[in-house]
Amino acid sequence: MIRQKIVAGNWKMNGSKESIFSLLSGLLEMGDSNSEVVIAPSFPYLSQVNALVDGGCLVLAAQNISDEVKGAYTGEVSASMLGDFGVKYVLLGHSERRAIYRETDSVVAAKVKVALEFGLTPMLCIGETLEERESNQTLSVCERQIQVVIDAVGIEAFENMVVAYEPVWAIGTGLSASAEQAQEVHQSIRAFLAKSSESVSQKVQILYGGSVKASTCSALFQMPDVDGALVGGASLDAKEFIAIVKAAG
Ligand code: G2H
Repeated sequence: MIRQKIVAGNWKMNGSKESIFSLLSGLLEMGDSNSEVVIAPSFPYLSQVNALVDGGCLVLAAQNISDEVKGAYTGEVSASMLGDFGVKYVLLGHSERRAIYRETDSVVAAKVKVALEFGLTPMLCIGETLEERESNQTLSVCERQIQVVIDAVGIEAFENMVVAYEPVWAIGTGLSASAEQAQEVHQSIRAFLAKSSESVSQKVQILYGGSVKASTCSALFQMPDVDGALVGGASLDAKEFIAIVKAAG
């Protein structure tokens, strides 16, 4: 099955009005691409970015949502609010949320459920720590993180989701997984999904994330089960990010 590639830039907690204007000006020169190109700014900049990219070649993502729908949850942002800013995707289960903000598998699953209810497409991030990889737990960790979500929303919901495999040891460290290491895990993730539904497993786009750079991403994009990339640091540089988008084809 041919799956469209997605190249998503996770800007994390970076940027200012001025730097985002300049980054976007560079990105908007990119022109059309066969891949879907997604950018995920911090919440305060969604409105600015939405106005600048409206109708253009860039698709908007948020980096998080509340697992609650509305009400007295000071400091939280709901899934329904994001619809007002043209947001299509939301990153959920990113390892920084899991590790720093103590988001458990069940909190991630609850967020996925709310996102789907309000028409957002979750990008479900999963991946193992270095310790887990070294003790041969890579697949069991990824499978556990996925199974909790299957239990919460059902396998069919994965038709409206994207999975991002992000080994924690490769995030922001400059230590990217090799194309072969990524393919091995992506193939296993697809095989795991196929146990619940073969057709869904073939449709789900599985992105790789973790120190993706223009200089190394071509090999990654040639792997049959790698359907794109979730890019952090390198997405803050327009030229570098555009080079990654071009490499995806
Ligand atoms: C992983 C990735 C983007 P980086 O967090 O989600 O960041 O490319 O900086 O490792």
